[in-house]
Amino acid sequence: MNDYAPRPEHRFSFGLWTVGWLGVDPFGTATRDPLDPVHTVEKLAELGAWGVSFHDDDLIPFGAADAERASRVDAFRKALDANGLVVPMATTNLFTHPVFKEGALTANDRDIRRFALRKVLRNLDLAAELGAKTYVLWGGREGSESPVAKDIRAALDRYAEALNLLCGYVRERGYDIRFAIEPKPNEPRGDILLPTIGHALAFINELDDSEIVGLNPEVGHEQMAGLSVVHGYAQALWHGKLFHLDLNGQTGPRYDQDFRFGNGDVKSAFLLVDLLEGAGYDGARHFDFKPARTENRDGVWASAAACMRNYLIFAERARAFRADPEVAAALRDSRVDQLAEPTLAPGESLTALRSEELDVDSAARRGAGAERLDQLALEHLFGVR
Ligand code: GLT
Ligand code: MN
Ligand code: MN
Repeated sequence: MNDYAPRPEHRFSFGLWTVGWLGVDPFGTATRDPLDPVHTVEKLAELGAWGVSFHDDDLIPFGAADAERASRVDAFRKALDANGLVVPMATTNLFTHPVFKEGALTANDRDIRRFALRKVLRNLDLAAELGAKTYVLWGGREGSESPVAKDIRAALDRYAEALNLLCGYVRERGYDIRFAIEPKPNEPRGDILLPTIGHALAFINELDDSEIVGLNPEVGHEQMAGLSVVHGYAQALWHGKLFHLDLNGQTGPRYDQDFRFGNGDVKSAFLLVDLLEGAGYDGARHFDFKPARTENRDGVWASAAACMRNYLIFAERARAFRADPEVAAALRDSRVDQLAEPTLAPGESLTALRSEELDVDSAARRGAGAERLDQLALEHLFGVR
């Protein structure tokens, strides 16, 4: 019997800002007190997590003096060592301070762009020091409420310039770090640059050093854009660009709900885990969620534990689904295996193809068997098979 107990080998990680979210929203003030990062590390280790990620400002208050910075980093590092937690990913807060209200790496104001770049460089050094292998860039403020006030093509030039400079810096310093762009369609800006997985992939192809730039897709962000999470993540995998990911929950296109993983669109969550496990994804299973504002501390830790437990339940259900002989037969009936076969046989010519004939009436009468397969998937998810 599976106990669904998270362990470090499952590679579960959480951002300091997730369990540390105070519950502030546009209509209400904080419902919880701040968490000390040292305590967060202890609790996450106790719950069975493997890693913790952070923004510079989650660890070191914006503008802190050097001595305070050093003592906070030191305490964090000691807590990581004492509790056996790693830092798989780090990122920069380029969105909270009012200086970034019009953008950071793509702000119209050149001084602000230069400041933003310095902020990233500084935290990249810390990320490398703490052993992070992925550096996320979420451009929450890179965008506009009116495209009249933002030259989008120039903004993309500046975004690419920043990425090229950052890649050059990582290479020059010899850091073992890759960048992961996190797409999001809107919120906090009316429209954010690189709004979806597809936009970000196309952008990456235009960079000088696209090899070390990939994606950090977030479940809810694709759903905010009304897109299929499974299709999006599968395409990121196909491009070899799924460097990292943000798991959470969302119910359709509306504000960014950041539910705990499993709440929201359960079927997509299950099929995403099936995809990741089936593809042998070996990166962090990183949760970027906001414990509901209704909860106290106990509720925060309960929801963090539930994210990991739900992942393990989905993974176990996905294994059972894949091992079911009836599913194997249904997959064959759906000709899912045929799709892996090249359309033209090796050495076969187009002339040979053109001389072949298909009985289109009989082919058109074949059913796809997708409904039966989908129902089998649901029944495994429901736990009735
Ligand atoms: C912020 C955002 C997330 C990003 C984080 C990385 S911060 O909470 O909502 O989706 O992943 O900067
Ligand atoms: Mn989100
Ligand atoms: Mn995220």
